[in-house]
Amino acid sequence: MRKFQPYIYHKSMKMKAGKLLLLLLCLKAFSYAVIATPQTCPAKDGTACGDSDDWKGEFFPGIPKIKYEGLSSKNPLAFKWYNAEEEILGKKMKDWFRFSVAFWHTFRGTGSDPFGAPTKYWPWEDGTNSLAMAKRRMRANFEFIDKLGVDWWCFHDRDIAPDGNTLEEANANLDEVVALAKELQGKKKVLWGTAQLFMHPRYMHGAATSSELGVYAYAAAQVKKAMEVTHYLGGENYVFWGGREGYQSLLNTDMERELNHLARFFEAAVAYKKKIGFKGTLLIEPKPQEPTKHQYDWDAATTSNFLRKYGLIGEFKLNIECNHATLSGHSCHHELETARINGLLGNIDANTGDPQVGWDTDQFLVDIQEATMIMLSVIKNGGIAPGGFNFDAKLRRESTDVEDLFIAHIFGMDTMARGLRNAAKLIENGSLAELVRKRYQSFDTELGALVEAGKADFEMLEKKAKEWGELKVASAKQELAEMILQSVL
Ligand code: XUL
Ligand code: CO
Repeated sequence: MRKFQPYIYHKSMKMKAGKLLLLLLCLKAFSYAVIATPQTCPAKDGTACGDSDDWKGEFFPGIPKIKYEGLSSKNPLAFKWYNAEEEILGKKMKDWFRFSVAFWHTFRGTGSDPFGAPTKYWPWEDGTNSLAMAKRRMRANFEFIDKLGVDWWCFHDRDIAPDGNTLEEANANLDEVVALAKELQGKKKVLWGTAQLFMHPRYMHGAATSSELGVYAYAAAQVKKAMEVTHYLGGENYVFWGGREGYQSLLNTDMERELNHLARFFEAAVAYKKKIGFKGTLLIEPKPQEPTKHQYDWDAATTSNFLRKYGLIGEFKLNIECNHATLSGHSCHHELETARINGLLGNIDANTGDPQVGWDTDQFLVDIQEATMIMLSVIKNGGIAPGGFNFDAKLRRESTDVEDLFIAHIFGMDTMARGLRNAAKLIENGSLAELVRKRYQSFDTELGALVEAGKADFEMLEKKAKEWGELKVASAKQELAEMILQSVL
């Protein structure tokens, strides 16, 4: 008996455990089915994909409008440094930044990575890429930016509306969502729009630099439409990020021909912009690689050389993304300065990478020193309008609460605001500018002026060199410069 009873008990437990396991497996399979629905769900297939835009009430209940509470606040849902209406160096903080939310990260980011499934289950998502879901997301977008206190948003055509089985169908989907965006937009504005020319398999060899003429034509049609809707929504800029405009191997690539095609594509975009009366700035966003091994718009210097070579320098500016800067082996400050001194600083995709990770992690930029140096460039540039600061940044895969979306943006905005305040202190204090001025003071002379005016020939300089003999060269004072910077952080 004693032996028998435990056996029965054990057996029934085993059965119960078996049923429970089956149930759990079913639930898991169900959740994967919901979450892992491919993002190519055809818009017309309303039954398999979500078909209802009937979201009731708020998307972010319990999250108030985010306010400035100052440094004494311990509230994670409040600004400690960003005070939109406060003037710094004669300009309101909100006008220095023109902060923008990136639709793709905030509303299409799922947390998936090459090794793992999505982790984010936003309550308003039904796991589909239907037109109804696209509209619901657009409503969520406007509630989000309104509560965050941001005036701008950025999008790719395919983030905001489902692709179609034909170009006509894709355009019709886009029109429907854009019409809703226009209706909901109110005083909010598009900082920039762009076409997604990298996800669809047709773009595997590139878009404007594809070896296939048909792909070049399709990309042109997609950009044409994306420019039209950006213009319709009152967008202030239009971005080209050439994710696959590059190569994996030079052995099978005619680089010269591809670069010529890219230039022709940009020329056609300029012509179309003028034709439709779009007054916004065209921006190119440099990135050295990822997804291609080599991307043609490698960095700010390469891109400005490309624009100059093809006579496009007056038609474009640059959208500098900080994580792209570090991928190209430069600091964000370097890329901003390169763009600025070439008259090309148009917009900033505010994010950062991880020093221990070698790819584009698109993290929110929260380093105060980096933010301060970024703002030094922006102040020197006299601001960045009609560009702004677009948070091309995403939550970490493991951050899965809806409020994390707010916390991340608030922290990003506060960090930039802190950078602005520090940069203003540095400029008002003047000692860094004085250190730099002193370094070059030998050029503030008669001969220096001749050199800078291109009027000093080698014979003239040789005469001076002989006259001056061996020189005592001054210190660069780098540590002092770093000390001055740190004193305002
Ligand atoms: C990719 C990237 C893009 C562009 C727009 O690294 O930054 O999101 O900003 O296509
Ligand atoms: Co970007």
